[in-house]
Amino acid sequence: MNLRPFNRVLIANRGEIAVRIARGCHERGLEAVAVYSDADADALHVRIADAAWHIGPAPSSESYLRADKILEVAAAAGCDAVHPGYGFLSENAGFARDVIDAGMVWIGPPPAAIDAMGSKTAARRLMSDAGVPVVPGTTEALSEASEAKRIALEIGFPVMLKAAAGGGGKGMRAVHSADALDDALLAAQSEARKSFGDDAVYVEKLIERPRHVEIQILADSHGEVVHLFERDCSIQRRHQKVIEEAPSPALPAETRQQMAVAAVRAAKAVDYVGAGTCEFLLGADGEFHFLEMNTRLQVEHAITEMITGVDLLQAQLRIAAGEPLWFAQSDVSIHGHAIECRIYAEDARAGFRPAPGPLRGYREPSGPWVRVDSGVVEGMEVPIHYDPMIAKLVVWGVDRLAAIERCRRALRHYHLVGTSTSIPFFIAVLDDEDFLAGQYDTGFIQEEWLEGSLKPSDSTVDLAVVAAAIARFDSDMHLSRGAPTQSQSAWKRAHRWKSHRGLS
Ligand code: MV4
Repeated sequence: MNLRPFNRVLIANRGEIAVRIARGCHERGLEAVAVYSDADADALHVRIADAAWHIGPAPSSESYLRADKILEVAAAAGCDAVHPGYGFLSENAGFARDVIDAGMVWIGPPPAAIDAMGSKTAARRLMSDAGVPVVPGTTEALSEASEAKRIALEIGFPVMLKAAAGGGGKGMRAVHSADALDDALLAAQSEARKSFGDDAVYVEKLIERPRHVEIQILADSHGEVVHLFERDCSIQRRHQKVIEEAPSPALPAETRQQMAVAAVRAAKAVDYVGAGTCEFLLGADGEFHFLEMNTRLQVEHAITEMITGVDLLQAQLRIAAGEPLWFAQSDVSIHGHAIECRIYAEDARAGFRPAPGPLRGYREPSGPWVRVDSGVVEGMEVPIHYDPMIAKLVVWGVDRLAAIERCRRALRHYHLVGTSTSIPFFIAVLDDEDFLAGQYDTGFIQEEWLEGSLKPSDSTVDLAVVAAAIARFDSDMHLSRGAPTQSQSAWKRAHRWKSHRGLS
């Protein structure tokens, strides 16, 4: 790693994150160089950057994934650093090495740390040795079906078969009995081979109805590692996160502390440098298990910024320049509550079908504690070639209910003509009583939406449940130093919420 000050950053990405990176560069007096495909000639990231270089046709395999082309542009444009954003080449250790070998600063973790976390079995071994709780199971790939059966019987059904090279849910099979094991193993191996070119599969205990809770960490190149608390990303659809909140409504203070300690250990075990995230599964029994580490800045990083006041992009830039972290663990605490809605150009009522098209009318909500990170402008065509996420709506509130109320308001003030979006879906989620109570897990969308109960609610709401959730937040807030709280009791606020909604 050649960490040192730099002046001109190549942004190897598109959309809202490319805009976010350009803004962060400009705040530090750095120049930002954009790259773009045929489909992005009018995109916001191209307009906002100091220079923009065309890199190829619309398909990402011919543009944003062309490491060779991007390196060529970086050199030709006189860049001395590369920020990969998320997705595309961000967790490609080979690309990171090429950037470093070309004499530029890689604004990301050391390639060796990316590799260490890339193999799920190797990561499980490393984490287990470092005292980070992993899901019970094997740390070696299975060689044959009889071995799978022996181990499954040992840890007990149900189990989960996972691809060693995997992540993101591909090559994953839940198995509930020994009879189903052979078929599931063949299916998992075949899917793993197709997705990752590697059919190695291992076994874990199946954690039923888990929550997905992740800890943000920052590590500098001087050996300092801090955590910035958690995000709850349990509301997902087909392994795509949809809505995230920080802090988690399901995490007792003691578990939060243990999870944070585990995440810092995980980072230290791989000599991590930069911004990273440790994902955990939180079981219904309150136990948590390490799942994987994301070696990049994530989409949902902004909610952590909202509750901690730490600018994660600035942190990445400073760390990559070789600077030490400018604050200590004891300087950070959770202040209030933040929610992110990922605005997708899709039609929730038509099975969440992508709905690209021209943005004929577009106006973003604003106001205090409302942040919209987007990569689109009015009149732009939303390309079909990439992720359909067009913007992130991120709001902060002094407590969870205030954040929900602000989020609901901002969604209603989001004006978008020309394409369907997930906005009506979010409004329904924010009115869902299980969501309001903070009682949801990774099955939420499947159950609440696909089974039809997730509609703007006109039913009687269990005030006790809502009040208990609010009270839990308020008491957590008092534990964190200096956080202003609102004077109303949880019950009063729950009542206010209900009358606000005109519910019985
Ligand atoms: C699991 C699990 C239950 N038990 N592992 C899905 C994505 C991949 N990174 C890991 N995933 C899961 N692993 C065990 N042993 C349940 C999931 C899972 C999930 C995890 C996080 C967020 C959403 C999810 C949706 C379905 C399944």
